[in-house]
Amino acid sequence: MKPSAEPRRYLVTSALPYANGPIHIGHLAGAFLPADIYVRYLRSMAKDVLYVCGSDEHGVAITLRAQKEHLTPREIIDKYHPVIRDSLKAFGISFDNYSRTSLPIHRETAQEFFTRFAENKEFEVFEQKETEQLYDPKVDRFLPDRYVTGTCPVCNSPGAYGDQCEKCGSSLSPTDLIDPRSAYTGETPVLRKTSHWFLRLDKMQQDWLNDFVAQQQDRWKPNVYGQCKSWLDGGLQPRAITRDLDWGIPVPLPDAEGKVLYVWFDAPIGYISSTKEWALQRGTPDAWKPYWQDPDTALVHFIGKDNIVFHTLIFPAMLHYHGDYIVPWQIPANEFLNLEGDKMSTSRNYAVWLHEYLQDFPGKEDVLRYVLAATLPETKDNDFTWKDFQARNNNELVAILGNFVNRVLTLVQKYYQGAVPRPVDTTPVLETHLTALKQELETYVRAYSDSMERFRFRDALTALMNMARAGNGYLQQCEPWKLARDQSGLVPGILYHGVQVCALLAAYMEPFLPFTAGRLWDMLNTPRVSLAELQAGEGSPAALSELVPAGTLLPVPPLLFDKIEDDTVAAQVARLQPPATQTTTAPLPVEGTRGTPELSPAKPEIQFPDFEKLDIRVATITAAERVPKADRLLKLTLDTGLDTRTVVSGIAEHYAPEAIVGQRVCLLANLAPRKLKGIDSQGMVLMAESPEGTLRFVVPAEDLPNGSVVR
Ligand code: B3M
Ligand code: ZN
Repeated sequence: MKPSAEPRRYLVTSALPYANGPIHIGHLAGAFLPADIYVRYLRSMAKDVLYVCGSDEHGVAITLRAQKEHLTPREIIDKYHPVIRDSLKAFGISFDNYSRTSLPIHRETAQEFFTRFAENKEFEVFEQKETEQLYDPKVDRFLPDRYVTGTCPVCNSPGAYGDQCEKCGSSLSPTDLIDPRSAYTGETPVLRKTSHWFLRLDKMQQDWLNDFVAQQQDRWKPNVYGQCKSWLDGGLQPRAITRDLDWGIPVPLPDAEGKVLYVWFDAPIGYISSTKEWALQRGTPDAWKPYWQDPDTALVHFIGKDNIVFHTLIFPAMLHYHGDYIVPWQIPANEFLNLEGDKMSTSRNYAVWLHEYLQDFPGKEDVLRYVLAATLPETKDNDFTWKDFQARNNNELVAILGNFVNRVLTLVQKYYQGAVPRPVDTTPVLETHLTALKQELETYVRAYSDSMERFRFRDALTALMNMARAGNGYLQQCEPWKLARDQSGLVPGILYHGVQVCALLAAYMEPFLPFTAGRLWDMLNTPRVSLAELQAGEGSPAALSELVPAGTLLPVPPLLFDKIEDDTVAAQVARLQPPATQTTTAPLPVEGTRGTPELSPAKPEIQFPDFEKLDIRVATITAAERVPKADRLLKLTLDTGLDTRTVVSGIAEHYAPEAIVGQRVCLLANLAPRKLKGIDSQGMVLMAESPEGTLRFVVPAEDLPNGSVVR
């Protein structure tokens, strides 16, 4: 996957996150952390590299969120853009620029792209067409992309969106859905004519994309190349790059009132406008050009797997047919990271949120960086669990890396008052241990660099930890603490080399653990040494040449990492919303006067047998208590007339447990039992919910015995 010739410079991007919610660890593992590791590695190798990103602020992801929060799209992006930017910065994601797509510089850049296509008739890859789109007459609006939900025509799952089925991953058009429903009203939409602009991907495929992709077979990761190939094998279709929506970049043509650019047309152009903004901010307005126009630049897009087609086919085609730009060199897409065995989801609030982690674990940015780097879904989906987080911290960071550094630096304090000793004596046996150490380090250094160049960051991290293991092994073999008892002249040499290994680790850990690396260099009282300097040094990279000179005075070392206790991770597990308690596809309120919540829309018709299946009974709450570590849940004991049973109910924010003992309720008694926070919940207490979200019990108007049937 290495280019035959070394690129002259690198432009690295991470997928622009939608400004519709905060960042979670799925985003980090997909697009941010691997990019940051790679960029920090390249910088340390003294490469010319620029790393840009920004918030994606257009499209239905934003407008849907605005409706949900009863805010305007502008208010939504202004709310989430700073949260995203600041949390990524605090996590050490080292962008050269983090921009946003609502800026004029982006609008101009994106509109110029569109105009270029509209004006350039030469390739015939652009056309305007009248099409039929789904439309909701009740609210007088077209229903682009996620404004329609329905049953997936491919896998038959309900709740598929108009642009994609999240169950099977198929990319869809709104008109493909079976039994489509408007997200505004829940009504069945109608077809109505509207005019849009299309990229002729079918033509682009024949004329250029087939060849372009064929050339990438040995360079792109198999999961990326494979997905791309299967799209091409299926034959690309013309794709609309405009939408009927009142939020987005206006189509820069006369007679295009109410039409905006499709978000997936403008968002990748955001990489270019972010680079332009970087150049302007540093007072060299043209400095962006070589990064986008010189074929000696390697353009690298880090993304998650749901973004593959846009980055491997559509954006390269846009760049190529525009004519002024280079095309991507590498697209190291990752698969998905799950959380405790379930899919993460912003809309269901099922995730580990970065801003919350940073609050809960101050000073432990690198622990999360480490655990995520070790579990990156590089070749297949992977799972994040809090148990694993704790285990990797305690058994790897503390027990291997921290332990090695701590042992060496503590002994230097103990025997030499912190002054790095100068080697005095040695023995043939000690020489053998030292030679073995150097050989091991060299092997791991090579594996590290090789893995980095091949975008195998987990393997590079393993190599780093193996360097620390080699250090521990060396200490174990030399046993300086035993020799010291005999006032031996052998100890200085052992500890001197131990200190050099610490410096080597500081240099190699920097891409993964930048905060720890900084602290370690301070503990070594030595200016940072880059990987380029290390590798240019005398002899081999791991020759342990004098990185920390003898005589350097080291401060009393603090611990590099500390243990994470059981109750800390238990609290995190308890805080996760159980994924089953949230519904995903409830219709959204009709957009009304902002700030006034609207009634939830009517649901589609059902038949009487559907209703008959429900066994609803009158019951009485006989006991109620809070569920530990779950803010929203109460554990209720119910007398149902038929039996006494336990039901977990999400009403803790509405009722105090002591206030509802004796309360009559209606219970959906034949709902399949589910486990919530480890408690078996047998049924569901019916609640009425107001538009503002207030919950109240539903009870018979006059008293009836427990077990009475509601029908
Ligand atoms: N905003 C989609 C996503 O977050 C998107 C990426 C744009 S990259 C140009 O999945
Ligand atoms: Zn599907």
